[in-house]
Amino acid sequence: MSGLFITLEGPEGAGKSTNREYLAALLRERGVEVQLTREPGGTPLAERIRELLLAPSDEPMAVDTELLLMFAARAQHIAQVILPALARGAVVLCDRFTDATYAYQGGGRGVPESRIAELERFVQGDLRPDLTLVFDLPVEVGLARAAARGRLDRFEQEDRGFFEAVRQAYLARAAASPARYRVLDAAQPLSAVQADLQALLPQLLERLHG
Ligand code: Z5A
Repeated sequence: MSGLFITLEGPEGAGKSTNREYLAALLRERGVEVQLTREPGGTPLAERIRELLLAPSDEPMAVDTELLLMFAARAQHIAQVILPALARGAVVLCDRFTDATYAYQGGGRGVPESRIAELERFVQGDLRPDLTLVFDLPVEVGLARAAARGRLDRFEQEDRGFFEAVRQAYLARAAASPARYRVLDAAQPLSAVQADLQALLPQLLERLHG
């Protein structure tokens, strides 16, 4: 038996966490086992790596250090959480995954795509999401939502150009592989975003049981 691996992506403040909970509730109401998780993180060890990645620090983090820490956390997460959940037949709803590496380290920091692809093959083997939901919204709207929460983490302190590059990287990836991605308009009121998710539900259940 194998489950369904769904990732939620998008720039800052796009509503991934809020909508992940909503989608989980819809699936659970229909008797589906849902594994909620996130990256970087998802296991105690990977959450410790997350703290290193997000904490602002006087020592600048080298781009390759950041890249390798993302994949180190991912290796742990895949082994401990994602593969066991998929083997049980669960739907894994993961807040960010490797598309975030292509968007932030690739689009934002300028790491060549080929280097990310090499690490992706090494760490993930054949594992790729079955479906990726991209919550898209203008950078200033997302940054305003994130700022309303208070203290900014190491990524949130980047400038507007960085986040514009991140957004464009997500959109380019979605445009290149439309079968795997759904781009949702995350600037709409929450109720409208949730209606879009509800409309996706029949096809998710069909893929899970079909
Ligand atoms: N990162 C990376 O660089 N490389 C990688 O490979 C990976 C990650 C995996 C941590 O991610 C950081 O790691 C992230 C990228 C980097 N950069 N940063 N920062 P994270 O997912 O933990 O952090 P985040 O992107 O900052 O999440 P977030 O800001 O919490 O966004 P969100 O989960 O998408 O949004 P939310 O918490 O659901 O909603 C934010 C607020 O907006 C909240 O008050 C909601 O009530 C509100 N909201 C949500 N939707 C709406 C709508 N539709 N209308 C109005 N208000 C809304």
